[in-house]
Amino acid sequence: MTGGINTVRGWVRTCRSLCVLTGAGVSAESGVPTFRGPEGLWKMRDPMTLATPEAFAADPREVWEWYQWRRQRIRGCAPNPGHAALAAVEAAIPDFLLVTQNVDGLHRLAGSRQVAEIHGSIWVVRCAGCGAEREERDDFADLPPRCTACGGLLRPGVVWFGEMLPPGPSSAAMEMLSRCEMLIVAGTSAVVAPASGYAGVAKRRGARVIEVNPDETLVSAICDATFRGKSGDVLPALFGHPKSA
Ligand code: BV8
Ligand code: ZN
Repeated sequence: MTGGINTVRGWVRTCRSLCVLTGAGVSAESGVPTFRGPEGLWKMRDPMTLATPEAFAADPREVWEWYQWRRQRIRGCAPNPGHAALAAVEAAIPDFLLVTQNVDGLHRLAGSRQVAEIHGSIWVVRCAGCGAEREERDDFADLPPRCTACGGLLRPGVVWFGEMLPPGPSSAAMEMLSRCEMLIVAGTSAVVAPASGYAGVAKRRGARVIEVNPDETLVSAICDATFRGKSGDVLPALFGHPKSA
């Protein structure tokens, strides 16, 4: 680990191609429950058992109750200084991509535009019958909701365990990982594949890898610099936007 904050600020200042990978930890300071944190549990059910096609096939109403609960929680959350710093740095770096595992939409709300939502969005619904997809921010009166076109079951526009990632965001991420000079990994435990392998892809290609996470993770060992702090504090400091007084 060679890079202190000033060293990494220098790397950022001269960087022409930056990729950032984020996870639930980046939204923690906004009040969004992390996946593995104690506050992420719903009815004491492990999220991993609900975010699957099998759970939806078995009980679509229960799965929708969980997603409606999460939408209601997230609707009350606002982007934090970590989201804001990432939205701001996007304009300063010619070649930039924010790859997020988060389905909460807070990066876009903060103003980020170069975003690859590799696990989808909780604000999108897709018909399991005809495939029609649209953004829907309001709560559904009746669960599970039905498609107005074909009457099929609507499902959340997220990627469930055992499902492939959406080709567009996934290939954009892989292309960026294969050319970026630097990868910042913020707020992820790096447990869920294929995103858990992204830092290794960038590192093998010679990119500098920086981690922002209060805790050690499965990718800490390959990082050129690690910042054991909250992304709401560290990211503004890294990108030269000191946290507003
Ligand atoms: C796939 C959307 C091909 C849904 C999500 C066995 C071995 C290896 C892999 C597998 C296996 N069995 C199955 C697999 C594949 C599986 C997988 O990886 N499973 C894991 C659990 C072992 N992956 C898949 O199924 C993927 N698809 O592989 O397709 C395929 C197809 C068929 C069969 C085989 C393969 C699809 C994965 C996507 C699933 N969908 N979300 C929804 O949200 O409802 S994943 C979901 O969980 C999130 O999107 C995210 O990716 C993950 C949670 O991880 P994190 O975001 O990192 O959050 P976490 O809570 O874990 O950690 C938070 C971190 O933040 C912590 O480190 C903490 O310290 C830190 N933190 C806290 N506060 C702060 C902070 N950091 C900074 N600041 C703070 N303030
Ligand atoms: Zn339909």
